Amino acid sequence: MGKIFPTAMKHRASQIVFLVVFGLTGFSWCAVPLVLARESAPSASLTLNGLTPPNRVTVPKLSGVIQLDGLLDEAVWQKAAVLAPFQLNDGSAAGAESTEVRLWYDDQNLYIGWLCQDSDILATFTKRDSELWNEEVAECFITPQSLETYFELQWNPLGTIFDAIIHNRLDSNGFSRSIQGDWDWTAQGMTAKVVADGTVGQSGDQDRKWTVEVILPFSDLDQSTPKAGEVWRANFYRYNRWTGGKLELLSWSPTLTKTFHEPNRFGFLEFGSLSSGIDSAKGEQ
Ligand SMILES: [Ca+2]
Ligand SMILES: [Ca+2]
Ligand SMILES: [Ca+2]
Repeated sequence: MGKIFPTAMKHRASQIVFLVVFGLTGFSWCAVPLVLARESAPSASLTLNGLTPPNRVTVPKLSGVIQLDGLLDEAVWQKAAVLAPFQLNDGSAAGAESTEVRLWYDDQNLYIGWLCQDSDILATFTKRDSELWNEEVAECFITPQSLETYFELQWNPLGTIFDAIIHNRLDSNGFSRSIQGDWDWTAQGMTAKVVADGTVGQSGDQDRKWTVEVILPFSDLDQSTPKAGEVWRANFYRYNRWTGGKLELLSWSPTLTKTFHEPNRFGFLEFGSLSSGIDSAKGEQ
C-alpha cells in the first residue's frame, strides 16, 4: 500500500476539506468530494489512449408517467436504456451481485432507476450530504460539457441523498490531479424514492435488493432539454459491502484507475430523438 498523509482543515462551516497525498501505488479514493492532490500521474506507463474506450449508450426520449415510489414497475422503465453489467472498477471481473441502471428522458427530466441486488444491505446515514460512501451507496457523476466540472449525486438504501458539484483539475494527459467539491450545492428539484427489499443494517438474515427511482430536472443542472444527438458524459458507481468488511467498488464504465474521479473515463450518454422512443407509453401509470 502507498503512504497516506491526510490533513484535515476547516473550509467552511458545512464543508471540510482534506488534503491527501499519496504515492504511485496509493490507495483507492473514490467519492471523496473534497480536495485531493497526487504526487504524480497514476502510472508512468498508463495512458488514456491505451485503455479500453469508455462505455456508450443512447438514452431514449420517452413519454411516460411514473409513480415515484421507488419501484420500477411502470412500463416506461422497460423501454429505458439498460446500463449493465457493472464491473469492479479495475475492470478485472463482474461484481458479485448484479447492479443495473435504467435511463430515459423527456422534455423536463432525466429519469434514473437503480436495481441493486444485495444480500446484505448496510446503511445508517439519514442526513443529507453525509459521507454515504463509507457505507453503501449508488452514485451518478454527470456533466453536459466540461470534464473538469461535474455533478455528483448519490442515494443510499435509506433514501439519503448526497449532492455536490465537483471541480476536477486534470493533468496534460487527462488524468485527475486534484478535486474540490462544493457540498453546499443542492439539486433543488430532484426527487427520489428508495425501496429496500430486505432489512437494512441487520445482517443475520438474507436481503434481496434495493431500488432507486429518481426524477432529475435538467434545470437542476442548469441545462435546457438536450437536443437529439447531444452527448453528455456520465458514470454510475456503487459501493457494495458485506458485514465483515468485504467491499466491492463497482462501475458501469470502469475507470481502470484508483479513483472514480477520472472524468475522461466517464461513459458517453447520447440523447436519442423522440421517434426512437415509444409514444404509446404516454399516460401509463
Ligand atoms: Ca415507480
Ligand atoms: Ca449538497
Ligand atoms: Ca451489500
